[in-house]
Amino acid sequence: MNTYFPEVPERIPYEGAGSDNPLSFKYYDAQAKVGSKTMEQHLKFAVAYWHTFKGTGADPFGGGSLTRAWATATNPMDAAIQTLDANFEFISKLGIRYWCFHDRDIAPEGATVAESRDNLSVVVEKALSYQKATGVKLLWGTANCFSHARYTHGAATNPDPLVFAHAAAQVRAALEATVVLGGTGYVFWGGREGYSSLLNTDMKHEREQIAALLHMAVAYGRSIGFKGTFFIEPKPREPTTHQYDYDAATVLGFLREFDLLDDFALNIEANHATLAGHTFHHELQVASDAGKLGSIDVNRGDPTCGWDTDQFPADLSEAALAMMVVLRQRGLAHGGLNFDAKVRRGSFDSTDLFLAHIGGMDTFARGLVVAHRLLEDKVFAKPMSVRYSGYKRGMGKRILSGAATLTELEAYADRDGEPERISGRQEGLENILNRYILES
Ligand code: XUL
Ligand code: CO
Repeated sequence: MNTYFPEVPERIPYEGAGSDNPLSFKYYDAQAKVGSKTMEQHLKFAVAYWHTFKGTGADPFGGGSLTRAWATATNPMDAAIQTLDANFEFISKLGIRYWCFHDRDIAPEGATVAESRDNLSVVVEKALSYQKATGVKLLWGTANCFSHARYTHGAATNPDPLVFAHAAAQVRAALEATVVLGGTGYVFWGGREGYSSLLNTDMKHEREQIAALLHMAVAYGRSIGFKGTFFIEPKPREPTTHQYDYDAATVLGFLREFDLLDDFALNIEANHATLAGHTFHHELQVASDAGKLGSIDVNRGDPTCGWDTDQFPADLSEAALAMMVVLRQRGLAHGGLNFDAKVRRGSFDSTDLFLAHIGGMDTFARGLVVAHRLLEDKVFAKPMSVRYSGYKRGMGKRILSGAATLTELEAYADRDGEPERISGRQEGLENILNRYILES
């Protein structure tokens, strides 16, 4: 496997922070221990097939700009296999263990539902043999129910049940592919499951429709032996003006309302968090607090523009805060860290794909080490526990246990008078965070 990236060695080595070799890891040392686990065990990185192998660099102002040696064949199935070859060569050289795909990334849509299924099966067979040969695993699969014109008004939320049926057929086949390839997750990202105008949209009806599809997916997935977790990936807008899966809190409410909590968890994406007006850290914490942080799409947005730029992660502080949430909940059982990120239009050499992933992996390796130290030293846990200590005893305890009444609390406030004002020390804590980032 040395066809598409001949300029890259068989395996990207770990050379440490002193190395000048751009094609080496400076911080990601797969076998190095952080606490009781290796970096590789903590950081289940995955390559996102769609951006890395199908991305062209096109934007609203111009077509493709990326120079790629694969997918040169004119027959779409031959081109699909070339692309799969490139995926496994890339993953093996990088030393990543997982990959993620949409059905339509790996196999072309056919003229009929049956033809599409057959195309997918052929590629999945080939992918399975690659997985066996390389030890690479599938993190999660998903169905692209948003690109085709039939999904213009939504897939499961479409007013036409025949469109719903097409989406159902795709989900069924993508679930089967995920099971064959041993994926531990199956993602629903509701591209086009939203609306642009309430003048023609029955929001209540559409939310019931998507819940129906999710129940069918659970029933079918479990019936064919899928033991992993179903994930929903929140995003507030783009492509529709208002996506139903707006953010983590909205999705948790939806799962509760439609009795889907047992089988689902959340796949939190950094750039989707920022589009929703939240920080990445906030969305991870909301999901984790509910016991539902299942997987993460690691990337970042551009703070100066309001769309999903899907850049590679490079912010150490964000990575450290994210890894603190992950470590506190003792990892991502069925999930991992999927690089749902694309190189910039100007980064058109295929080597740039390696540089981008190396940077993302080093960023999270460093974030992991910093997070681990912060937790070991109880840097934030100690002041936090003091901050809420009033609720561990006396009236605070009565409030949380549900025993206290408004009347009793009025008497308490009246008797004890004005509370002492205590600084939140935010800037001081930020200084400590920076010190750990610089010194870990
Ligand atoms: C779109 C997005 C998707 C999902 C999978 O913004 O993030 O690629 O991750 O469908
Ligand atoms: Co994503």
